[in-house]
Amino acid sequence: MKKKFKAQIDTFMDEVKTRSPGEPEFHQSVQEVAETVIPYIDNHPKYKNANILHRMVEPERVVMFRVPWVDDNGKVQVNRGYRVQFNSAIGPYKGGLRFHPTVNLSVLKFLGFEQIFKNALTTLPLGGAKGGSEFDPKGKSNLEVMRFCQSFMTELQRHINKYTDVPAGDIGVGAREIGFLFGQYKRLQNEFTGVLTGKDLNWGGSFIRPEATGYGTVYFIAEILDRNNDSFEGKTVAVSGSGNVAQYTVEKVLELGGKVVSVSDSSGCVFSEDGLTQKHLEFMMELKNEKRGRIHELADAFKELTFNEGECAWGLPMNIDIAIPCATQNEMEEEHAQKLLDRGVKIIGEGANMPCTTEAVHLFQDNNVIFGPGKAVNAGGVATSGLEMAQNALRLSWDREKVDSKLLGIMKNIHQQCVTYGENEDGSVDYVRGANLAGFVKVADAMMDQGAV
Ligand code: NDP
Ligand code: 2IT
Repeated sequence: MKKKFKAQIDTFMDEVKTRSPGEPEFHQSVQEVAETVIPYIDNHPKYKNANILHRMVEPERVVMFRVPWVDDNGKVQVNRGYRVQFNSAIGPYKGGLRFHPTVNLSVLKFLGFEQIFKNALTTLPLGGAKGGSEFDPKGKSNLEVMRFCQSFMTELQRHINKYTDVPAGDIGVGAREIGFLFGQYKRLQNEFTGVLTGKDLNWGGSFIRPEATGYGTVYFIAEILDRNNDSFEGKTVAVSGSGNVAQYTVEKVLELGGKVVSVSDSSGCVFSEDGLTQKHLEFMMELKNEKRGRIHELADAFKELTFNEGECAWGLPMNIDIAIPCATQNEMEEEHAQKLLDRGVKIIGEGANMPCTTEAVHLFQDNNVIFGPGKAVNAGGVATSGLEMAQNALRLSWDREKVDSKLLGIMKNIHQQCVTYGENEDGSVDYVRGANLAGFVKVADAMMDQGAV
């Protein structure tokens, strides 16, 4: 951060923290944007006069509600539901729902804030939102998850529709949950519309949506490599997580000739010195998506794999070219970043949302490691949600190849926007600045056009 702007950024952040106390994840995501956008605004006073950044950090609307449901023992449980409708300047609110015990207002505000810029980068007309609950689907029966989803949607349906707000999945919300949520929306509203994305192919979903975040992440990193006259072929890649994003990241890296040496969940990390194969990946997908088991079962099933309990993917005993964190926020701390630097890492691509702490990001940037922020790298998921909405509106469905090639085109375009706004004098690219400025300009200009909104 340039010294000249430090005082201005600190003052801005003090205001944000005073207005929204006790929301550390939200503050972290705003800080990152403020560090790049405030110097830009200084050069473009029209945004300052319109007080755009102050308006952007204030959600347009936050809905919080009680979610009562009955467990398998007949006991009434209660959770809290949220929808943060952050910004609708360029399109209807759009963003996932997260069901995880760590969900709170701070986490959903950070995710909703990131989503504004990410969605702007997709080139599609999508506003920014996020929602969810601290409900934990882990260890719950299918019927308990269904009852929870039905209760959650019984309230949420008052606040969403295909023109206003279109939720999707995120951590803990996959195909099963989207099915239960959609069924309840349809029942209550008596209409079959594209109010959610991530739907099954049989009832309005899009080809490639399940794969899109992981594939898009790898397409983006492939663009970075291509700009450096390089490719995934022969690269050693560390991946964290074993959910939706991690699974299709691994699949695409393998397809492009890379070697994936790790996957993980919150219990530990599975390590493969020779690299995971298609056989391992298929087993992991079945384990995580159908059986809903723990990651050690992958290593239990294949003697060539090792399970390191309580360990993350960032301390592996080998050189790593590319690290792709695909689990959750702040999973990669400064000490992990240092370990990766010691192992020769050259590129970090955030498959998850804000998986690297501020300190880790600064360490990478100070050591010339190319750092791709989540709002650019993982935008393929929401972009393909936008393509699902387009197909729903047209009442038709595109084939797999068509959606995949549109996704690839969108990821190339996002990479180019980052270069346009983030290229340094020496030809290197600051992808954080690039992504923030490209997203900011699009949303800010729309807000200016629309008056004091
Ligand atoms: P899933 O629920 O499918 O998988 C989440 C994975 O992350 C699991 O391996 C889970 O392990 C791990 N994880 C979750 N929370 C924690 C935690 N607190 N500590 C350690 N590990 C954790 O989610 P997704 O794959 O969909 O999402 C992963 C990330 O990608 C999130 O940051 C999400 O916001 C982001 N993302 C998702 C998109 C999508 O389309 N799904 C689009 C863009 C970004 P365990 O099972 O043990 O909890
Ligand atoms: O973080 C994200 O971009 C998502 N969870 C996907 C959102 C969406 O609406 O597809």
